[in-house]
Amino acid sequence: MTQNGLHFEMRGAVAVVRLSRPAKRNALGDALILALRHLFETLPSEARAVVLHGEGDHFCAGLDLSELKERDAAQGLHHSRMWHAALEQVQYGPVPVVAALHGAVVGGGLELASACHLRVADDSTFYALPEGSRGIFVGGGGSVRIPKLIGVARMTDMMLTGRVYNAVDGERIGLVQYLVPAGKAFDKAFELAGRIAQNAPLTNYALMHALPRIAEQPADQGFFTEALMAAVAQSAPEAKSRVKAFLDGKAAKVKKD
Ligand code: 1HE
Repeated sequence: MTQNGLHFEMRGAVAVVRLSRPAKRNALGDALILALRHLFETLPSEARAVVLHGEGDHFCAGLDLSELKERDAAQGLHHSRMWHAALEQVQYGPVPVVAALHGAVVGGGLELASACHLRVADDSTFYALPEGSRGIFVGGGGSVRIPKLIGVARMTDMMLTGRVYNAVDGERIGLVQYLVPAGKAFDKAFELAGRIAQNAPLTNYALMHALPRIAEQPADQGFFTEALMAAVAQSAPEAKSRVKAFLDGKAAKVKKD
């Protein structure tokens, strides 16, 4: 199904979401941002993981600049908050999201990618924050999420100087967790999503919702929150049956890659 520049399909337990405006390099207009929010709010209950990718030669060219009309301060505030609501739904939705990146991952496209839980890039990928040169600022949560990946200093450089990172350097500085040959990002992301889909749902939930919050807490509060989350997770019947399967010699051991 394709609507408002967004294509959606289920492949087994993995929901595949594709930005589908290749003629406009998957630029994110308001309709697409709202559609993204709606999609993540209404994912089918059988979805256990999501792969997010882009159609054509690029993942995403960021904000649709043709919609950047005269806005007063209040309208600008609400527009940014609309992006926040949509990308919050990606980050804190029901299941983990793996982004498959290629070509341009710029501006709001990088903000969207940084709201996902895993990022896989191929060799064609490049990253930039051209907001600086367009006379604007990030507005889709980038100033909160991107420094967590690469640090304030690197993000400042990207915006002050227009620095573009290539695929290899993007992985080196922590923008993505995986780098694969050109054309292979979707396959790798889908493979990872398939693995994630086999985890106990409560484990995935804890990783999405508890881990980032614990990481923001002072250590003594973090330890306490961790203990609560650990207690909840280990009490689930699925945790008990998985541990029993290992002790009975019926579950896979950890192996060297
Ligand atoms: C667009 C957009 C867009 C392309 N909004 N229409 N983002 C940017 O500043 C990045 C702007 N885009 C680019 O630098 C390049 O387009 C790309 C490097 C991504 C791709 O280059 P290329 O040569 O493959 O494509 P193109 O020829 O530049 O663009 C093809 C068409 O897409 C063309 O339209 P056409 O009608 O002339 O065919 C472009 O105008 C159109 N297009 N990118 C609108 N972004 C929440 S705040 C977030 C703030 C931001 O994201 S600011 C950063 C915006």
